[in-house]
Amino acid sequence: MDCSETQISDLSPILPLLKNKKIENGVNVFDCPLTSPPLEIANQGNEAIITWFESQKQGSKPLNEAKLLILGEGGVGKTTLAEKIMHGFGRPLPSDSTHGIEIMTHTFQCHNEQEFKANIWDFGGQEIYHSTHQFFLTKRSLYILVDDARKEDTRFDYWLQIVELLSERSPVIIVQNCKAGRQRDLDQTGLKAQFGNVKDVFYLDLSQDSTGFDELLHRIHLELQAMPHTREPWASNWISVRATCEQLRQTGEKRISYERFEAICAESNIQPDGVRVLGRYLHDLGVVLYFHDDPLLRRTVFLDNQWMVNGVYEVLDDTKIKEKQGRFHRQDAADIWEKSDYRNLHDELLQLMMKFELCYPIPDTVDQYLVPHLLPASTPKLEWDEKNSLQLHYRYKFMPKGLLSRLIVRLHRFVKNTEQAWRTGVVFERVGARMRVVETYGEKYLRLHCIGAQSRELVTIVSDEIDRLNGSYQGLKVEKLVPCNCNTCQHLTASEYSSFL
Ligand SMILES: Nc1nc2c(ncn2[C@@H]2O[C@H](COP(=O)(O)OP(=O)(O)OP(=O)(O)O)[C@@H](O)[C@H]2O)c(=O)[nH]1
Ligand SMILES: [Mg+2]
Repeated sequence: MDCSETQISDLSPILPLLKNKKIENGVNVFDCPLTSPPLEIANQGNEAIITWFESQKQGSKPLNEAKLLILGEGGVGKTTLAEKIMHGFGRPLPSDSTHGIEIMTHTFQCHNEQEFKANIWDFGGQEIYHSTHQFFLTKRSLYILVDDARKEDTRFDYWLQIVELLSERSPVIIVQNCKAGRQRDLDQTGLKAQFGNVKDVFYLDLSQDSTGFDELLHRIHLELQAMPHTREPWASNWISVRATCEQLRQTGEKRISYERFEAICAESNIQPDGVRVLGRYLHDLGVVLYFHDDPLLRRTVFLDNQWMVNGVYEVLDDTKIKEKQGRFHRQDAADIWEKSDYRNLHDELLQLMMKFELCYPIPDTVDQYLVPHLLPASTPKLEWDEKNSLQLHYRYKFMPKGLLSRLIVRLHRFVKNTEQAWRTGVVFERVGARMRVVETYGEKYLRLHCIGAQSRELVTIVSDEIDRLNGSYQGLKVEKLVPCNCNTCQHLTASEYSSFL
């Protein structure tokens, strides 16, 4: 049933049809202001919708909880802001750059005297984290983009664009941190016209301006409460499972087995079909990590997101693995995790890295892995017959970071030689065809050049995968260009040709 792009917020009228299996292929609720059930439940399918309505019979109330994500370049003042939200203005300025992600909970009184919980995610701003952070840019969260008002650069635009693509119109507040009183004016009207989700721009010196900070905090509280999903009804037994998971996390339990999660749910009278629906819902809300579709990871519910995600970053940040240009043995990763409290979790962490498309097992090796993101920057020498290659170019209006790395992970079965993979390019090989894919981030292009008798097949395989990858960013604007094969164009080199486009 297609309900997409309608004003439907409640699916209860079609519940009898769902129960009688009169609607077979699920309900498309894309772009609906759905609250009964929440969007994440409806997207799980008909059974989950029925389960959710059943659970509501026990009584329900709003959860009053939301995620607050703080993003921006390294050193702009994200942790400064997070700490002030948590502990008030008098807090001394932080001195350490954030490694990975820091998650903390800020509690305040809502307008109706109830308690509201904001889970703050403070993202490390260094370049290495940019592509990974994308996995945590969840929908239905409040975003704060912090910028250093002293710096004239265009990188800030990157954050706006990526949030626009991944957050599905979540509200955004921009904070221009005027360190030492300096200020660069943003074109607010232009910004709001271009990015409809920008709610407000604040200019303040986070180290000194306590009045400005109070105004900002007030606005943050208002925007958090204004998000419709925070008022979605939660069944009271789902709330108690949520609370038990939180208590366990606070007492230092980082993860529990799926069986234990089932037992916790059973104590609250949640039927077995409800357990999986709730597990997936808690994952989609960013409360726990639970990968229902992964045979290894689905055995565990990870209660401490920060701990788990930072386990992944331990490997990405490791000097030895960086020196080895992203190539590592399972034992190298095990040594890192053994040192830092991730004992007995090596398989899961490695699986998580693969799930995030950060690394892949190198075929025909024993336990060797590669993180494409850490590959050498320099292009290897390649013999290539430019003029007789079959070409396909992708031109992006905005290019998310890490596209090529993710493509390499997805198509690693065609990387016959890791010497022919570098930070901005790769050679894929398949019977009778070789393809060079080059990402030019500055020009926003992915260029495919394929040679050999079976080129068409390889181009089809790779372009299908690129299309799927592009499709994971809703609303990404990209053109596919098939270079002209007229006499003039055929005799141009790739760079000559590109200058014509
Ligand atoms: N003078 C001054 N210094 C500030 C201000 N805000 C932050 N700083 C300093 O700038 C440095 C970086 O601030 P952080 O809050 O750690 O920046 P961040 O964005 O969290 O940085 P990463 O975690 O590396 O991405 C720290 O040494 C802070 O003390 C400010 O408003 N004025
Ligand atoms: Mg920080």
